[in-house]
Amino acid sequence: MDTTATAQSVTPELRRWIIEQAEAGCRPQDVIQAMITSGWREDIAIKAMEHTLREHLATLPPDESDLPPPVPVPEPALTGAPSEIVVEGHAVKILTTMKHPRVVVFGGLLTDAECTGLMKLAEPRLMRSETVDNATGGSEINPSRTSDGMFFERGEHDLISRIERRIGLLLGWPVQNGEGLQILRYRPGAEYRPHHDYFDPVHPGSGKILARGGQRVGTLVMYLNTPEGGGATTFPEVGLEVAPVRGNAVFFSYVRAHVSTKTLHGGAPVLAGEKWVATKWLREGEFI
Ligand code: PD2
Ligand code: ZN
Repeated sequence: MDTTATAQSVTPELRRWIIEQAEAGCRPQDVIQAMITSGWREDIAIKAMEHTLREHLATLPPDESDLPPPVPVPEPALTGAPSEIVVEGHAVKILTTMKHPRVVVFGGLLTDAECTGLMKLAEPRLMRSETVDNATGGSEINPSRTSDGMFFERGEHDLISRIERRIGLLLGWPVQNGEGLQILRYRPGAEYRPHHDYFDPVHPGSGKILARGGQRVGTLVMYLNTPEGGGATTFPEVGLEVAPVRGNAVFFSYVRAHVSTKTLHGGAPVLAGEKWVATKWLREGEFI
């Protein structure tokens, strides 16, 4: 029995009735029995009830008491909804903010010269990007991520230090808690399919990664150029798309390593030209 057929055979009235029974504390077997009495085949009734309740549960806000406790996360000083934040004389525009998921889009975080400087320093060191191998905590080539990339050491260059200091002040988060800046170049067709940036603690390889500064709690993706087409950073669970514009950046944070943060995000395929970004991932503690 495929779920499409099940979904189609559940009328809105039946859906409402199944949910009402569950909310009233009726036993599942009694609900199934009632469906059988009204002409349903038992196996189809079970599937239909499961499908209906699973779909309904996904629409409910998560019960915080079932989740791991929230941890402190980076957060720009946005009280009073300012239109810009000045960091060491550099004005950063606040273009868009969203509460859940916590997303902030910045304008003019990097200057044109800084964007060009990062691309120039990175280009000779670019290699095909990899993703975390969940089994070992190492990394592997993965078709879900088809960019080229490289990592700078923290403070490796004056330009890197200046940008890291600006990020630290903007987000109120210690520079030492940041991973080294990552540069990515996406060629036409390249993408980064939707994923979470935190490490799922259930994976065997996560222990090794978490030993270097704890969980990731925030991500800042800075756009180093404006692609000719495509390449938005997307948050598919909330229908948000951030257009890549040179110097702008998108920041998002996650108070726990859990899907309830709604921080599933991806880099949409580049349709024309190249897309270059610099990503700064922020950890709970000092990244070593
Ligand atoms: O390049 C992007 O838009 C993007 C999208 C999703 C980058 C990352 N994730 C990342 O570097 O984590
Ligand atoms: Zn990401």
